[in-house]
Amino acid sequence: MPTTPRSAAPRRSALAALLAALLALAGLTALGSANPAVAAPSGDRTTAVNLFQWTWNSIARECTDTIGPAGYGWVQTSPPNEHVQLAGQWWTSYQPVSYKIESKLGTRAEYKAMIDTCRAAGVSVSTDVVINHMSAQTSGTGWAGTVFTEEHYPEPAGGYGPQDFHSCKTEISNYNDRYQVQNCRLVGLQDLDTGSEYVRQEIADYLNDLISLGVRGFRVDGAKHIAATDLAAIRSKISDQSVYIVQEVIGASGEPVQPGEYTGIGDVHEFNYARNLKSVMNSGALSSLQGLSSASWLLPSDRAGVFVDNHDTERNGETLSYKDGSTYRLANVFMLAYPYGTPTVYSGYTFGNNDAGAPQQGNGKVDDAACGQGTFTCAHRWNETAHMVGFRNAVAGTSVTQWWDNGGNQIAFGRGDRGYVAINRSGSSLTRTFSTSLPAGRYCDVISGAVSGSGCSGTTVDVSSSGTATFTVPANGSIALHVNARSGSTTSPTTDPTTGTATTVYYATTQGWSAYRIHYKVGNGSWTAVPGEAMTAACAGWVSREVASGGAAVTAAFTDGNGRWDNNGSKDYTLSGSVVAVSNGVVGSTNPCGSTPTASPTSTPTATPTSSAAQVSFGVQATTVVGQNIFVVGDSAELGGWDPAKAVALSSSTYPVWRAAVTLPAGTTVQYKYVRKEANGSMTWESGANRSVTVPASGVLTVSDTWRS
Ligand SMILES: [Ca+2]
Repeated sequence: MPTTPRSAAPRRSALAALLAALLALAGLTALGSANPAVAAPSGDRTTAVNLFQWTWNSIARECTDTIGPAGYGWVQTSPPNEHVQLAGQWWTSYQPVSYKIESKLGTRAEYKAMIDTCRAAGVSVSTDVVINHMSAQTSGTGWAGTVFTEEHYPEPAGGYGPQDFHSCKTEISNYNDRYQVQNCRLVGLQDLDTGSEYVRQEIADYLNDLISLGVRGFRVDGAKHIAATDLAAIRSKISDQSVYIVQEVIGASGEPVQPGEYTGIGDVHEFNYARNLKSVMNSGALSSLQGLSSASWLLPSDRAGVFVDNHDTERNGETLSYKDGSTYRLANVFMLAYPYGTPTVYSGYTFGNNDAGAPQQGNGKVDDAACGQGTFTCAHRWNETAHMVGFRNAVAGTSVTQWWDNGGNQIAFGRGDRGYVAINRSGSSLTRTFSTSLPAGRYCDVISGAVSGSGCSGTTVDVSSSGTATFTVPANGSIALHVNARSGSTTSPTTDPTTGTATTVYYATTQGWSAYRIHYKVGNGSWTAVPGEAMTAACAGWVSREVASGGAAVTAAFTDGNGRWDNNGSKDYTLSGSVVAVSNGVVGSTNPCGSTPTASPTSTPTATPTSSAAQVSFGVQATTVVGQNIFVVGDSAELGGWDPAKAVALSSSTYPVWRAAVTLPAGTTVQYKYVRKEANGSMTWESGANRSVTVPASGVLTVSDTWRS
């Protein structure tokens, strides 16, 4: 948003207060409790980077070179659609002229190519979408040549006339008036009538166009200025309901429009978090951050999008910014180390004038970003961000443990047995013996360096068998340790020697595609290049491909190589074991092309010829968080013989019911239980006695269980 006005201390008349309260009530009841499913960022890489005003070609390069390898899961781009042309200000991006994907940051083809490149690097693309309004200009020619006048934006994309705008044409002057905030003009921007079915569909068409290019998430600009009921209606028209959504709702106490109204639609940016970080880092005590994840004045963690700063707040002083030096870096370390919200690292360009655009050509086309030249900050490349993304990925699913502080600005805490961080926001260094829950070993501090060959390029820290570690935290510095950055770990194999070295993936040809490909990554490795590797005919109705998994889990999606994808409802498939068979969203572990039992030395010739088999479809209702997966394990070989490492992965395509069909010997009775695996590989058995099921003589028996916690 261009210079989004924020309300000062509420100062309103009794009448205005009454009106606001009435309107608040009217608005709040509309959403009710019918919250649609909210998609969290999928997979174990949940951190986003906002590459503000980076060109599409620059982002593509960055995905391959740094963002993907660092472990970022998402990149948020600036708005990609046609905008006004003025004097090169950054905020022209926030003044739409049409929904053509052509802008000063690149073309539609470049946007699409960037998405493909980023995806191949394991990075999903989220788009900053401006849908509350069109431009503030009364006439002009847009970036892509669209000629417009006030409230007249011609077809084909974003075809709007006066009837498509709210009747209020005046400026928002009172943030305590819900009607004004959502219907009148924000800094002159012509406010779309988002209550109109036509407008909602136009906006949805734009979002769906982006999805067709491969976009997986939206950051909704100015969401506060769109009634939550309108935004929910637009969301319901999105072609892929699994996309990730985070909304800009700038909360201010006492105002009628509050962030909580929008949490049923998607995540909401938690401005109070960023404001608090600034306050604490500048003039408070870092010790006050203990317990932040359950603070009553913050949104629930699983609904909060958090950031240290964004493009508005780095300019208006509401938060810290790159201009705050080490304080800003420490704030990023804390955000990425601490388990609250879904973080977005911000990376823009240096500026003196708040309106100044990114470095650009005379015609306004923005230059490709370059690092190390004093123009773009490239803050996402710092160890405090890039290496801390690796930290966050390594500790996913763990809670804060071993919190320590000195009552002031020196704090340290662990993330279970996965990581440990110490932050020293003071002018003198801190040396002490810390108590960690880390496994004993030699760790590389990822703030001063990284794992390098058989050692560390920065500080080395030894953790004793009792978990203690003595080290020095620099003044206004930090130390961060995690299990994926142990000294010499670059040479240690991470494969599990007890499992096979390859996974044969079968895929049912029920899609009717002319060709089948598997796009995958092994463990935390890199994705194959889009569209992935060809699968070949295996037997009637099936294609297959052997993946060199080294025993690690394979994350995969399937495609015809021509734009059609089966990515398990955007969650991708998690495949493990020596054989997996994917059919209509269900992952099994039986070779569908005849198991050709390798001349087993069965000394039981009394068995019926070709002992018949039937299937049991195991299903369990289990609530999980991002990174967790549910498996079934039992006493038969097909169910892993009680070895959790050989458990059968269940698909979450019908979440909260996890399900997979397993072929078992007909008529036998098997015992089984469900286990939950965390992103870090640790697992939890459900409680209670073993479950039991008798396999039918033929066909499929469907069982529906509920996780016993
Ligand atoms: Ca509006």
